Amino acid sequence: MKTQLTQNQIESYRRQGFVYHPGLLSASEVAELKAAVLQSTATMGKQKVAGGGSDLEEGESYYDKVFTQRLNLWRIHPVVKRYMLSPELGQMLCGLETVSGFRVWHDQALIKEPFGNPTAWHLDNPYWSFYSRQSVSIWIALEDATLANGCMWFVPGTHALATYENVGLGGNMSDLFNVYPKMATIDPVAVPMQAGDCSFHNGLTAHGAGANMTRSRRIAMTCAYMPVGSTFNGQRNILPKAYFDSLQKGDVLANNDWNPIVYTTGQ
Ligand SMILES: O=C(O)CCC(=O)C(=O)O
Ligand SMILES: [Fe+2]
Repeated sequence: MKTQLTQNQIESYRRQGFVYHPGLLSASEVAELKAAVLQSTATMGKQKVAGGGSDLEEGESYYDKVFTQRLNLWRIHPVVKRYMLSPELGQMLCGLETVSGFRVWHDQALIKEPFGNPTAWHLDNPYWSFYSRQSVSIWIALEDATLANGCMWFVPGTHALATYENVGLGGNMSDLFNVYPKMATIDPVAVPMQAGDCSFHNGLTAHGAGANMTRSRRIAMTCAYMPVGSTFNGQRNILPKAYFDSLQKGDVLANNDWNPIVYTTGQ
């Protein structure tokens, strides 16, 4: 795994709220991670969240046809865990966001199936159980992601415009811009990738993806990271019910079983 970023990439991430990082994984690493992801999703069937705590299941809704979405694969597959919770990756993220440590929030396999719906413009962090201007996600292409099959698009600089106000990830591509009209005045940037490339995006950067117009699957593995010390905001998201019920707003989210530390400088 190529976990060195250039100073240019770091500056670009901070300015734009996302950065493209070609060649994160070698061809053999892509093969290893892709096999682990596909094994995990096969094991899960229609169940959306692995490893307990949620009974969310895939149905036939518009959203269920945006992608095959399966979460927390790291809890059931050691290879996924080795990649997504890798300390070198965590250290790299600390360099992007200047925080002293990250916990995993959740990972997600996002497979845009042939002819899958587009992914509406959205922000990630407002859905989660903590609010932070320094949350970050990695999006790894495990097959080439192209303009034709639904590669990622980002709206540069929107991490600085966003609050935690949320919109549902429904059918309308543009609903986010009703809440944040200024974001609609900025040109979005497409980030096509070869398998093994990745991008990083801040949890408040507006992003989306086109439809998959091809007969092949767009296979991506992603993971969201929470700065150490982040506190509970009252939203359940995918927290297990018993844990959720035990939390008060303002509690530090520090459950080492559910959100283990990926990397910390220990300060
Ligand atoms: O893969 C997609 O289409 C969307 C991915 C996304 O929203 C994310 O990684 O936060
Ligand atoms: Fe997202």
